[in-house]
Amino acid sequence: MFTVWGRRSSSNVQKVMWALQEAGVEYDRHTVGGAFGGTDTPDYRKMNPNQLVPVVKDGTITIFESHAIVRYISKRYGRGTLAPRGNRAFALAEQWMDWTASTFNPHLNVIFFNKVRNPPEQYDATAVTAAEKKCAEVLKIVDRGLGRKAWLAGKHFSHGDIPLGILFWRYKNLDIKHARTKNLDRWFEQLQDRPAYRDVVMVPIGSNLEEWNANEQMLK
Ligand SMILES: N[C@@H](CCC(=O)N[C@@H](CS)C(=O)NCC(=O)O)C(=O)O
Repeated sequence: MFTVWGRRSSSNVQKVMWALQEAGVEYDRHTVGGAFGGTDTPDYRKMNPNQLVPVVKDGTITIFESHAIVRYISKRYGRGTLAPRGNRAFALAEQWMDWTASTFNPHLNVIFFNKVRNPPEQYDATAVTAAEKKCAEVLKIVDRGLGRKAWLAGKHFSHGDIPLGILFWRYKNLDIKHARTKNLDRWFEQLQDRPAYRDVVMVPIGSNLEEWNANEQMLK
């Protein structure tokens, strides 16, 4: 049985759950991390010395790092569902996954932590305004990239859509000034037709720490 360790509120755990559901892989999940703890035991450290979520086990294979896990699921189980079809699609999927982590996520995180994850007294309005601008600027890049294709890797949905799909849900649910992103909005609508996206990703994130904590407990 494929086993996942991680709380549902975590974007990195969501990447793995979403990939598994798209590929039709059954899995068990243990709720650990955040308020649930459980990542500082010797057994957990053996699986993931970073003491972070997610970590997965598939038979004798143990993997941490959400993008590595998503790529593994895609390669092993995702033919016809998650795996990019052909070399160009493969390259684009990898490109947008890495771009999401290196170029969009750091700016989004500034907003997300200030607005939702940190106590209100730590709020840094200047940093949030600057990050809003940066998000708008970099989202234009991917918006242009989606101008002539349905999905990030081309004609078909692939694992390349997963990281941005999760972070874009968060972005759209934050109370900020959003960039105008016509192509991304169309792509986002397509995502919302996917049952696995609705089930795993379209969950409430809350608009402050108190709501976040309540949602974390509710989602488990
Ligand atoms: N690069 C790692 C980052 C993992 C990570 O930072 N996970 C966060 C949750 S999104 C975490 O474990 N936070 C502490 C916790 O939940 O206890 C990955 O992509 O898997």
